[in-house]
Amino acid sequence: MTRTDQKSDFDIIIVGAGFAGLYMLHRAHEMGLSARVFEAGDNVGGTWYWNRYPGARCDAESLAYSFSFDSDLEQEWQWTERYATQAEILAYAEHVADRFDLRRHISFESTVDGARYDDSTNLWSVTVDTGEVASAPFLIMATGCLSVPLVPDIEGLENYKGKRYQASLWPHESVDFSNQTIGVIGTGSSAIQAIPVIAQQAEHLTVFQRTPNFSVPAVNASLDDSWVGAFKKNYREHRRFHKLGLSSGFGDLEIEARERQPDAMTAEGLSDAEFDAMIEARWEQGGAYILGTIADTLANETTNARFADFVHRKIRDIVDDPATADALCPTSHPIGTKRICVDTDYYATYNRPNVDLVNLREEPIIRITETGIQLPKRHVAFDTLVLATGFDAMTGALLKMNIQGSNGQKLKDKWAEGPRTYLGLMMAGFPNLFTITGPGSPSVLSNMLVSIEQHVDFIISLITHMRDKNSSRIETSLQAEDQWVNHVNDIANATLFPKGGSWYLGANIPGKPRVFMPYAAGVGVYREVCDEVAADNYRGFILS
Ligand code: N01
Repeated sequence: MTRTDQKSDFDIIIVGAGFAGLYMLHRAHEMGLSARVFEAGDNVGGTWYWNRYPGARCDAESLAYSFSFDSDLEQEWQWTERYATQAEILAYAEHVADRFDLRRHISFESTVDGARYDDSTNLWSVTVDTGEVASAPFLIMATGCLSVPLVPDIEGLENYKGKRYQASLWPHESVDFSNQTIGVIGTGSSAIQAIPVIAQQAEHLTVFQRTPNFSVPAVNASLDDSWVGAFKKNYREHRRFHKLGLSSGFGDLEIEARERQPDAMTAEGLSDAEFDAMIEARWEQGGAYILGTIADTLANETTNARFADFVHRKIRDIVDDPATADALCPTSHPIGTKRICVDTDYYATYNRPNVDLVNLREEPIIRITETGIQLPKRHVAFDTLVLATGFDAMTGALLKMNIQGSNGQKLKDKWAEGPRTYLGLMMAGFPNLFTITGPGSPSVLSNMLVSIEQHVDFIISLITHMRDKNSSRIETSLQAEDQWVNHVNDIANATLFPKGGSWYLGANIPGKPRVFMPYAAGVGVYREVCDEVAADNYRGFILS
């Protein structure tokens, strides 16, 4: 590989070797660019490398949550279940790295701690915790949206003497819970997957819940070979549908591939029986796509409340103890405004004699002790504490690094009031730096593989455009950024998302500015916007 810019070590530096970093690296090589990836872990896989907690699997269907850029890859790789396990997805990431000969361009166990842009040379200089310093004209952040674990600030945590695990930093060796008493803090997607599995092994499990979440059945199953064969015959059409036809980019694979999802019906005029029957059908099929059943669920409070009521009734049907069922019914946020969870036997797990739920709204944690958790009137002891307490989402990984753009401007100053980007791809004042699935793009509201491929392809086409124009510097203007941020806010404000109090808004991190970070108009609309921008001579991007 030859370097196009002899003043620098590489043409492109990529931070992170998850799916975004791997695909970026592959496309850079195809273009003849020299690229280096710096990755904190000792292997590829990103989120699927770190999140090894029991029960971890994807909540997007495996045939949709996979790369589409290479038809031999998609035809040859065999997924075994409707929702792939963490181990299977990690094996897929490793296969991609080997198949496209990517590993030798990745520096593992190398955490980027700073990056600085030099206006005089138009180069980024990146510092790594190994002591290495590397330079390149382009810096691509493939750092993931949920990659900085949140360790809760609970008094006494450091005094706990039992075994302690963080869901998102799970050890590589298997953890045996048999004959153990366990405490789990958190009831988000990670906990909701882990709790049923831990409960089957442990002597006793106590779940400490601050806010209940809505969860729907996964209805996971082994994939049938003949069904997969038929699906794969139409893979191109299915992929097109995921990219353009669905707002989230993933959904029910039984749906025939079409150009556009037909407009789902709104709830207006539907009787309660009709409304319930429609949602019941989706509940039985399983999966997060249930939220797409009624078109105005995320925009109309009445529809949303009817939907929430349906799930409350399901919870009360499944959970035997009425007080536990009550505590499990979410009432403080509209359904779907916090990421909906997808589970296998989550609610039924509370019928097990070895599982207890502590409702922290009624019994708040006073402190963590050496042996358990002190509540106002009782102490709950356990051998092992599992923290499934989430992440500093979307901005956490970027702000952890000391990033300095043009004229030494610091990203943490620029984003002091919340993230600001153009298209979720670039920040004004930070030339030649791109964020893959950054804030302001559909990112966490979408099938990440769909969004990653679209962003990487867009970045590659921008770099090609620069080459054609003989340009070495690209940036966005404050005006383009302001307009995009206003548009992202307008779209969010037309939905119920801002009422969710979720990590989408930064609400899980004390002191983090409350800004709705993802772009909520859907992957199809977003792709059309990006295509229009490209067709309009890359409107909003300035080449020099
Ligand atoms: O994290 P979360 P997660 N005291 O932030 C609680 C993706 N994901 O890792 O809501 C007590 O959702 C907190 O309580 P509250 C997916 O996008 C995908 O579970 O703040 N409790 C909450 O219950 C998901 O949305 C998959 O009141 C405390 C929990 O910890 C995202 O990752 C699987 C606390 C954190 O829930 C994050 O999910 C897993 C405290 N001090 C994750 N601090 C799949 O693809 C926090 N909590 C299936």
